[in-house]
Amino acid sequence: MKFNAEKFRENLAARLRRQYGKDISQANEHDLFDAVSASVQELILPSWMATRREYEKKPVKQLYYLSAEFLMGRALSNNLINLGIKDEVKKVLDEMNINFNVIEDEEPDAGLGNGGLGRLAACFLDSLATLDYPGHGYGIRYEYGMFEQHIENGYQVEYPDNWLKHRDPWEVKRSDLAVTVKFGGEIKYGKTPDGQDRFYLENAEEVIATPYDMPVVGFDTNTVNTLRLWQASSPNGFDLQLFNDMRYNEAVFKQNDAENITRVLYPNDNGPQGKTLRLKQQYFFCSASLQDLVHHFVADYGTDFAKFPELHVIQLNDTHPVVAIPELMRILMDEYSMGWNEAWDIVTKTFAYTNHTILAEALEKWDISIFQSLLPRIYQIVEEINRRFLIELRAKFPDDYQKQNRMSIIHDGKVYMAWLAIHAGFSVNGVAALHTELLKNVELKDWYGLYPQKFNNKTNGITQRRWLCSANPELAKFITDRIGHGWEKNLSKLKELEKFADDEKSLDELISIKRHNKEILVDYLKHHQNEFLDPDSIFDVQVKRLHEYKRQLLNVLHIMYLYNRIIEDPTFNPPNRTFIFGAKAASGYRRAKAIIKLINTVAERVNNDRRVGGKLRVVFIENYRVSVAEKIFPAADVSEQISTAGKEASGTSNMKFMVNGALTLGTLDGANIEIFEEAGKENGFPFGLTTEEIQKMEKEHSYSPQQYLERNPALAKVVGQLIDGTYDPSHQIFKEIHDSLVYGVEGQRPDVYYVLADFELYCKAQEEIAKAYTDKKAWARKTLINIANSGKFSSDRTIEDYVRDIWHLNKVEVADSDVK
Ligand code: 26Q
Repeated sequence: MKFNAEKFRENLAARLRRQYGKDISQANEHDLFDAVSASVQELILPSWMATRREYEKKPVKQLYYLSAEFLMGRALSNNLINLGIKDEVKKVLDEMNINFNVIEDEEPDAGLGNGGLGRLAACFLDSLATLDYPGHGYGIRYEYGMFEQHIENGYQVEYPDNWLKHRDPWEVKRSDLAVTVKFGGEIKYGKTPDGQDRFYLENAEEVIATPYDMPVVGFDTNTVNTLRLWQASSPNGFDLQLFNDMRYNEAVFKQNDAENITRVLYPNDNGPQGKTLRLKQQYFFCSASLQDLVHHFVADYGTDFAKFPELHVIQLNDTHPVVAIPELMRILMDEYSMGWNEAWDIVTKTFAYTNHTILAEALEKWDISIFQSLLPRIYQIVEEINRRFLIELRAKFPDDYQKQNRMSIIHDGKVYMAWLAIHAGFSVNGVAALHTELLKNVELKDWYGLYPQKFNNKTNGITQRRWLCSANPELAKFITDRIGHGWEKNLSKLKELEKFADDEKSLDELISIKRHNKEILVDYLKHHQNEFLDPDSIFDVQVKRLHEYKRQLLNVLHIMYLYNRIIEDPTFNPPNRTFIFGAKAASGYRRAKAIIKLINTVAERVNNDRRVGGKLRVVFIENYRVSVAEKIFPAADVSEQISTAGKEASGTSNMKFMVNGALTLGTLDGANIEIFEEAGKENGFPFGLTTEEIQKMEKEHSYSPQQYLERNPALAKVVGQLIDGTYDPSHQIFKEIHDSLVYGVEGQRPDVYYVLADFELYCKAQEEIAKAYTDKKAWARKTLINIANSGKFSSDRTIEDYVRDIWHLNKVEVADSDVK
């Protein structure tokens, strides 16, 4: 983009006057952030409008990515980089005595997601725009995003994330496009004014859905796509009659009820909880999005819906938006009088479904009672879909009643959302090679048998614009200095770096870049947590949601073991290590919260024991989120990816670490397998039981944690220390963790996630790391080879795979718009 510094400066000053009645010297940091962002937004608008015009005039097939979560993080720096004007804007601000880094830190994260699935959606939007594909996001404008985590006395305490406290400079409210979404009511059948027989709802609760659009700016292109987020409100405002009667609470009751739908993001990652409000959120944004699409279609093409699947493809981000399927059936039949078969034909050509998890407890199912009372007409449609499906199923497997029951979309009093998605969608994909194989052969075996042609793999990826260009500018420069530009849009070009693997100067520079990034993180932790870290120690990092299957517990047990060794043997002299954690636990997940307390308790002990010297430090980074992640990945030496084999669908932090030159300490799980394949096993630290070994033990019920405790006294010691008073004089706090490993609690098997079984192999791998790190050059060489082979893990590659196999989109180039 052509950038006019003079105009930008004037615009900024004028805006401060207009909006705040201040000049630059009077403006505070937040005013400045807001005014700068608004000025940048203004630069984006012409291309945004031009992009929309281009898509409309063609017309072209467009992708709609339906997701309950978009974990966008901050937009300012990213937008400037994608516009290609970051240095210029920084310069203008410098001249005005405004420190860019300070105002950048004023932007709250758009934390509208839990973790991997939400951040993946954000990376996909970036890649779609960058690659000139017409692809947009539809989601929910949560008033409160992912909670803010404080650590108090070692415990996680949650505070509301009021990210909209100030206005959001990136969003554009589109009141003109508001629609109505209906809940509850009774199903009626009758004549419309023009004499058609149709189903309709009577006495339904009506909620207004208002869209807020955010621009999604592509890198080095004029394409600006749209993320459209829906907000709920009441059509009636408040009840003035009740207000006049001084019944204030009742007066605003309806209004609050409606607004509550988009009030807050559910903070559960990989484990639903079957609450009515959550289903309300899902239907709310799916219904609004489909109404939006259909209204647009009808305005442009009339009611010849046969063209609909040629112009729309809808990707369902896990089962959360699957209710969109019966909603499109409803719209076509009840609002446009289409017959069942015709509507079904359109629906089954439109939807594709991505599965993000193998954990059985995370497969979404809704009690019929909840589903039917909230969405009576939608339930009726699901019943009819299922009735017709069961006829086909009986014809195919006439004697297998168990299979018929298992696969029924409605059974055991519940609606199975994944089953609905697989039956009605034309594509089902997993998010890493191993994950897709497990879906085909284990979790969704019945379905793979029925619809083998629908199944395909799409290994996840991450956008290098945010995770390299923006997060690690020094490494980005290192790369460009050696192989030139081009890798920003084609990450496989990084392969050319390999020829510097034995170049001393390059390795030295890589070491000093890592060192500097570690200093930046050290500085952050000094200011935000009063923690003082040693940048010469190994930064061994595990940042991700806290979940038992991700096995942060394995990491802590190893730290407890190292601590014991250091105390017991003063001659034990490993390289200095800093173990860094960042993790939020779902608010209701007791055991996950106990693990956070354990990490902090061990940290407190280890960090304050003089005998440890500098050998060991443990740090828990509070309130881990996208903007903090951007400081962590560039500073990491070791990437902890230690989930129980077969449990992590893909993982994406593993990829962010890799492009930033951390070495993977990982199990053969999810995308780790593909990372080791690309980088070479010798350039990482694979360890642990394989999926097959675990499956075998599971099948034969042959796993006995006791055996591992007996064989390994050092392990028995740390497990015992959970309850012997070493860390907790009450002996109570970590008892549940202890018992879950050793005996099994609440009817569970002991050590469900094979922590004790993998402990020894993990310790061995950690010893290898300690050894490898003593040779700085050899370590840097591995680092460089990892970076050089990280090309596969760009979300650009993932998007091209989706386009080729599922979406079938064409690129649309947007010409330079005249207005600047
Ligand atoms: C469902 C119902 C009710 C409330 C919450 C939920 C819910 C919300 C979020 C269920 C699951 C999630 C998130 C899942 C998730 O992030 N999965 C991760 O997806 C990544 C992207 O594909 C993978 O890399 C990770 O392996 C996978 O764990």
